[in-house]
Amino acid sequence: MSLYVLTGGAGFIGSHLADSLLAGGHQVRVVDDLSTGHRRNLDPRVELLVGDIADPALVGRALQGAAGVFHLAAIASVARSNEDWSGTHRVNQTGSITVLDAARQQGRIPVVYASSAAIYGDQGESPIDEAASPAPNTAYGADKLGSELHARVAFHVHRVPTMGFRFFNVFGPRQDPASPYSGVISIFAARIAAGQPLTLHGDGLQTRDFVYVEDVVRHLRAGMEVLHAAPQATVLNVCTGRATSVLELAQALARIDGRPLAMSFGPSRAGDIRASLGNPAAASAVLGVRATTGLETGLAATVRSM
Ligand code: NAD
Ligand code: UD2
Repeated sequence: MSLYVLTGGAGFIGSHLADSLLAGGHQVRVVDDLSTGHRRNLDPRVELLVGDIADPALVGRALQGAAGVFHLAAIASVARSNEDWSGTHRVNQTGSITVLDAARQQGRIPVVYASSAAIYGDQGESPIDEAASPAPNTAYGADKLGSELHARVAFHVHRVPTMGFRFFNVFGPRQDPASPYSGVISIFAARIAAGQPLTLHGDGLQTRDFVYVEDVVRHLRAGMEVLHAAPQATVLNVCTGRATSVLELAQALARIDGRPLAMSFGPSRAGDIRASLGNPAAASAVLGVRATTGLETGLAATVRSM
């Protein structure tokens, strides 16, 4: 049994990871300011430290005795990163450096961290692999790319092992549908559950690579194992390699619901990416893990949880 620290562990992805680590017999300590995460997402066996990820004293204390850190805390809203540029930078990039620095000071604890497909920007329809040139077009994406660069420094200068995961569009139970910038699947599933019509921004033919949260958790855990076996600084996509349009998504949810689809088309969202599709080959080679949950299976589980 090992102690793992999860920053952002009270959030959507982090709370699923906490459940998986507990089920594996590990001890879990979460650092979270509960800004978008919730206590109710956490199993009572989890130790929760409520506070800010950019606070070096808190993070230093939290990492004591840890076998590894999963750094997931961030302000995950792109819209907020564009409105509150320096405020989100403090959390999304300084927060990452704070975690990496504490990992260095506590004896080079391995760090697995969340990056994002946002570092790629808009690159067209072919599957993107890790060798593509980063071109973020939001402050959020720029801070995720900056965090990757500092994670590289952590290893090459300070010998702290790091693995960054460029998540594509993650979905599943506990994803909060509350804001207009929440994940489209959480918004659509909540609206269908409430009997409300869906709004598709633009023609609905924009595509995304939707990856189920349990598959993401398997990548994160495999990443930690790889770092324990072979210290390195690596960055990998977390995706399925399958593109789904927003219209196809709405139709699949309606099939699960069993009622006719009620939807309308609104204006395109400013700066919306037309196509986003990842190549999962490198993650599969390095980790021996692939995203295997089919879209309909994952959607059905998400709808059941509403
Ligand atoms: P989430 O908002 O549910 O989780 C983020 C957690 O971080 C929350 O519990 C929040 O309370 C916490 N947090 C925010 N600011 C903090 C601070 N200053 N100090 C301490 N805790 C703080 O979002 P999520 O979808 O679970 O995202 C997890 C990670 O994955 C984030 O780094 C996000 O950027 C990244 N990511 C998510 C997706 C996706 O599709 N959900 C895609 C790409 C990247
Ligand atoms: C995702 C990430 C974001 C960032 C970005 C990188 C989520 C929640 N957001 O944004 O953090 O990493 O990728 O490029 O994963 N849509 C509708 N109707 C709705 C809501 C959304 O049509 O009611 C459309 C939206 O315009 C977009 C698509 O659905 O074309 C997906 O939207 P999203 O907000 O779930 O995710 P995305 O890819 O814009």
